[in-house]
Amino acid sequence: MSEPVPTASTLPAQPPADPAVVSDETPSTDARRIGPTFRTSHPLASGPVVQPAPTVDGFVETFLGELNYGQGVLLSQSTVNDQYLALARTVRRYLMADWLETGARRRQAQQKTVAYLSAEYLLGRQLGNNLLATNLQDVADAAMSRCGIDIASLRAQEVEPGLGNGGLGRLAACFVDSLATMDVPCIGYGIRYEYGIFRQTFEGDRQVEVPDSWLSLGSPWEFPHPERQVLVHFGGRTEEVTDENGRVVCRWVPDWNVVGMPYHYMVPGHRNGVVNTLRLWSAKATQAFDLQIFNSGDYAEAVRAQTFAENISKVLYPEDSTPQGKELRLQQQYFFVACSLHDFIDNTLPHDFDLRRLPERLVVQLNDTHPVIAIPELMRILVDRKGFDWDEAWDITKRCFAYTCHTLLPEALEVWSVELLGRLLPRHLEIIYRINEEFLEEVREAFPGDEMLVRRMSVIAEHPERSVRMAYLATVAGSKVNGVAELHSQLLRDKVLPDFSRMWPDKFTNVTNGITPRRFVLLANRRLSDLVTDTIGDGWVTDLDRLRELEPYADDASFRAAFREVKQGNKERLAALLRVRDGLEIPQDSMLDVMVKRLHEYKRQTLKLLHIVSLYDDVVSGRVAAEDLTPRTVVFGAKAAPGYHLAKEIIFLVNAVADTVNADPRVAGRLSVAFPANYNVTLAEKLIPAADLSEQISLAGKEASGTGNMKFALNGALTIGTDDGANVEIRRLVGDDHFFLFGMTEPEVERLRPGYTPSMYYEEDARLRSTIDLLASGHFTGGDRQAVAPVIDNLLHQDAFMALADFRSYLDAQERVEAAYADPDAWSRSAILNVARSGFFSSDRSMRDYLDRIWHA
Ligand code: 26V
Repeated sequence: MSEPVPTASTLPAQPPADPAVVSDETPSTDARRIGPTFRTSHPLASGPVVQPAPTVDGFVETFLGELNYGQGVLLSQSTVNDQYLALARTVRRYLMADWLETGARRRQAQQKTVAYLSAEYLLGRQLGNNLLATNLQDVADAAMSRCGIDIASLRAQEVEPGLGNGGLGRLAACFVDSLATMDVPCIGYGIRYEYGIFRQTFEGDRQVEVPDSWLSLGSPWEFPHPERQVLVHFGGRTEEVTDENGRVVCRWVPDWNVVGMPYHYMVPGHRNGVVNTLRLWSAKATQAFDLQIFNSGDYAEAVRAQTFAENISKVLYPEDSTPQGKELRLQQQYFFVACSLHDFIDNTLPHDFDLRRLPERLVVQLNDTHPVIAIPELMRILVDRKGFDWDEAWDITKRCFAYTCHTLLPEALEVWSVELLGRLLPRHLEIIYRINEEFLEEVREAFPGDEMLVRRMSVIAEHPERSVRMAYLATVAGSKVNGVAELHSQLLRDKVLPDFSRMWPDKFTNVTNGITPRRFVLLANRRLSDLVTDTIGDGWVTDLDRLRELEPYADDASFRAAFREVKQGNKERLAALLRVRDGLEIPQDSMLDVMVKRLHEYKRQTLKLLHIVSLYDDVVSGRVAAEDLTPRTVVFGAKAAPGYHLAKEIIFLVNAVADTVNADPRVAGRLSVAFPANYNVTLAEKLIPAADLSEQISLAGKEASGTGNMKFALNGALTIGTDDGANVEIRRLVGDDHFFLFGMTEPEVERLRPGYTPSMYYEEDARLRSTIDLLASGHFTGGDRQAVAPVIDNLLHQDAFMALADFRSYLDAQERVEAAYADPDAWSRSAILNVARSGFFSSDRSMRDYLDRIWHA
């Protein structure tokens, strides 16, 4: 006899509704709050209700069901947004059973889990990726066309969650994709910013930032979990109290709280039945907080308090190199870190878990210094809340953390003033002081009599103001410290943390970055993917080294022709997009030369600009006949931090040069410049597959790795680049003949640095002089010399990133590019070899390296 299906009245009683806030003071054994809320032997309760195998009919039915019952509209009345939301909810249904199963399997297996802590995740659009992961693309296409809907317009409707600034955030998104594809237990923790990276617009060629309200049209990919809310404390003071065992313990008496509300996002592996979780925290006011004020009768004050709390996750800081020591940023950091550790320790581990074994179950990877406050937070949890003695807690903590550094710029290394830290997190400051005290004792023992060394290595800096060096704290506490490309890791050891690497040589390691081939090849470049799969099968998608099997085809004329057709098709697709998106015209028969990345002086967009102006100058001055120029279209994409004035001047100048060059008949059909606004993941997916030439021209020793460089190489663009970041490894793998190297090496840069005089290059190089004179003349700014002065003056009198010193070498390399491009067969051969030899740059490989060298999971 089958059991009756439970109805509402036969269901076991649910636990009473509670404030749904798990606070620090809540005993961790309170298992009511998570896990199954009822137990029944009914078979329907033990596993997910499985979505029937996908058929076009089934998909149509689910889609219409979502439209009618989820959106509450008829197909005939529905908007594109209704249809997009219904389609997204349909796709997520097909992922749901795998998600529930993965979660259940993970709870059962109790394996070591990677908690990836990152303040940023630059995810890109979800619909396409999830259709790809579930292999539902064809079914969805057919189902939508049966409903009379153009699926492309629904894809275009999705606003990408831009919860990151650039490389660091996109890397985190690639890593969680790879971990799911490799079936590694991982929870990505971060912040659900209400406003992601600003939308860039241009007004009069200048950048104007518009808030990115990515949630406003609905967010079908997220699942709020109010039952897993966490209370986070701030401010107040500490006091010593005697506990029930007569021990003197420290107690934090905070003076305000906020609630962290988790939103879960699916992270599907590639067609492997695995769906991991990304858990992003949103800040809310506490009820208690509100109530108190409401009861006092001050309604307006209560609402203000709510705004205050919710400010914490309101907006992503759009700076990506110069930390400003903003209080709200520290609040954001502590907020998401406290929520995440609490979530793992109290809500994810079994409630009887013996925390002495924590390092067997948890490894916390710190994505740069932004989450480093997690170190004193774990110490506080263990010592103040769980009753561990200091030494044991420290031993556990050290084995749980590892730290990735993503920069070499001294100004990007985060420090927090002791005044601010002490005001916001008084207990954490005490803990940091004690960690530092004991660490410095260790230094004194290892290197007796060297007080200068002790001062240099101290986690607490004394000048210009007393502050905590977060990178040092991470290095002291982390079991491993890694850089993100070979050169970067070496410079990190030798230049950024030399004393630490002397003390603990084995702590330092390298993991070269990678990118997910699912999004950046399979999804972004369907044409190339089909060609590759037709040639060597589809194993490359999850084993990118297999692209090597393409090498012999570089010598096959028909393969090269097919490869060129792929590129051409991608260029046409890009041209069509830029026409409607930006009103830009891209000529079809020209070299597509692309520089897309954040705008920063060290990345040297100005060097690219000087190159464009010099080509233009050659023609307008009559030195070179227009017919002798290699037809070239330069595409820029770059956002500047809103407060980075020089970067914004550079954007203005690029736009001004583009306007002039594009309007000048003397170079028509030979040289054009396009600067589509608002470069983001969505645009990258269209731009990169169309590129012929990838610009990776940072000053050697400044770009930690770069990941755009990898995306271009894997999509068959050739790189013109300096010996910097992962360019070094790209060149080594693809071969010198298939990479255009130029510029000083890092040691050469350091040798030139003392007494560097940029104006000398101006004086001595006639071509550079003519280029700069033309720019400075106001030719590109309607005669306004003032408008170009900030950039020109900086180049001539400061040029901190030595664009002028590398100018000549860059131009020579560009001439080699032109010579190579003149031979289409040789060029495509090189491009194919770039694809075939870049499998190393899969983020799957990066993840294997983290697993082997750091996580041992
Ligand atoms: C710093 C700051 C400072 C405070 C304001 C917010 C903020 C946000 C991010 C950062 C760190 C920037 C570091 C970064 O994005 N590094 C990039 O990381 C990429 C992934 O490893 C790497 O490919 C790039 O070379 C590196 O610049």
